[in-house]
Amino acid sequence: MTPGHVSGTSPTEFERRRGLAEGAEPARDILEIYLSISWENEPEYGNCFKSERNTWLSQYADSTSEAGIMVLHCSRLLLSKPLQRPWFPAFIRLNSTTAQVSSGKVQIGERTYEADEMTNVTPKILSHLGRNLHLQKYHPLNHISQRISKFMYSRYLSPRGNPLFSIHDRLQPVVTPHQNFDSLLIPKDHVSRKKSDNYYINKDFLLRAHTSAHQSELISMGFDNFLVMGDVYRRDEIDASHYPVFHQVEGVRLTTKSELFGSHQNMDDFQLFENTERSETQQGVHNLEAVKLLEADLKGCLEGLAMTLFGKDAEMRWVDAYFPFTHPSWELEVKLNDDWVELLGCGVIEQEILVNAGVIDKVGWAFGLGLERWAMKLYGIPDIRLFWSSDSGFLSQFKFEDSSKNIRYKNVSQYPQCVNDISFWLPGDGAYEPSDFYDLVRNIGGSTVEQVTLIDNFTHPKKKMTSHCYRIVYRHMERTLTQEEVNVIHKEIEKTAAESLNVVIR
Ligand code: FA5
Ligand code: MG
Repeated sequence: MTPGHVSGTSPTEFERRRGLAEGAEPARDILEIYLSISWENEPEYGNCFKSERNTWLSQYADSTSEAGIMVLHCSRLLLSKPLQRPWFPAFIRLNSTTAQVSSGKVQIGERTYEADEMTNVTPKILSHLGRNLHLQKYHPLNHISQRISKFMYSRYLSPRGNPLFSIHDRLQPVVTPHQNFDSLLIPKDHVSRKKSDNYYINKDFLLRAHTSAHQSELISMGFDNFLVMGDVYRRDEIDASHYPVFHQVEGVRLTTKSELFGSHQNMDDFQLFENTERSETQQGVHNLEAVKLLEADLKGCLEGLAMTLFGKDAEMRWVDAYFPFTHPSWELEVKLNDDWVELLGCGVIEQEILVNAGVIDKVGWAFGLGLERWAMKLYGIPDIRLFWSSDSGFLSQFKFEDSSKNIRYKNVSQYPQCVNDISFWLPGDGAYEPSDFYDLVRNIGGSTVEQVTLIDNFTHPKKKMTSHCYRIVYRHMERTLTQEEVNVIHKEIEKTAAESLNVVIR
């Protein structure tokens, strides 16, 4: 995955690098080409390369930055017109299950890890690192995580009125087996450690399988109330509600005796700890009353959060659960299209974890929720894969500032988009109205047009002329549009705009 910048690579050169003789029929695997591009040049690249399916299937980047990575999936590259400038593949790889990490090493960021018999991360999985969907402005996962933070900030305040919870949303997903398992009392032979369930970098490191991996460390650093948000990795199935990379929010709250029991007159009547038998309802070291108060606070908090997001009428239920790191434990489920979907796991933190982290006078609770599941319920998003989409038909529906806004997601066509830009000088008489142009596009493009956005508005300082650039996203609801077909419509739009709106195409 080391970016090898190759300038001016031709498709033939490209195929040669893949070990294919010139003219040979390429294998039917999927090729992913990562082009390091600047957004300015995106339409140009988009028009110059076409895959077998004549389209860019996905592109992604932090839309706020100047440059990004565009991904082209194809099994054969064709050049549709001569390139104006050399292209720079940042890295190229075969997306097949046999893809291995190169020559016994795994490179993540600046760090190189020696592969060993435990290594099973694939380039495909590694490509999700650093995407940080939960931090991406306007992403539905970002909206939800902001709502969760806001809820927790307002629910738990210090006596002076300051929020108690701290938020840790940029912790590296590379963790040790100690963090992911041992610190959480997960037994050495527990199934959840298996290579078949996790992405190991080598025997000493893995991609965290849950945000609980950071619990013990943050507690020993002195944090009593915190949220951890981040990407987690599991060798899970892929279906509408499971994906090998998803996002979790972990919540931990530790309380002292006086915080838990409030300002009772006679504090000696209340205890956090007691030597009893471990049972279904409590750990051997806990006082039952303390456990019941923790349970009420924990469930009250999570029900409150769910009701704030989904409304008071959302159907929910608590189910008893088991986790090695909490006892007792529960899961919260919510009704989603007639099915019960698990939203989170939670429970009373095993006291041994707190003691190991140096905390002897507090008890606590923890929860871990899957952000995608919450977003699917909240916005009605039907498939977990959509979160990784860079398709503007998906993302533009979440482009609003106020994260507490409730919207329902409208399904967009599953067929790929074609994006073409149009730039023109406006007439000098000030008669031009963007809405006239939008109508014109609708008239000519009809239902092939999904979106038109003004992406640049510029006035030439000397010529005193104004230019507009619009991005037109074409997509058919029932079939794949070819670039040629779109070009014909686009040309017609240019021609008619020049004739009827008096603009000068640039
Ligand atoms: C855990 O990960 C525990 N660490 C949660 C926890 C934390 C329990 C603290 C107690 C105390 P679980 O594997 O059930 O538990 O995952 C938690 C949540 O993540 C699930 O409820 C679900 O919302 C989400 N989730 C799990 N697997 C997937 C997946 N493959 N795709 C999307 N979301 C998932
Ligand atoms: Mg679970």
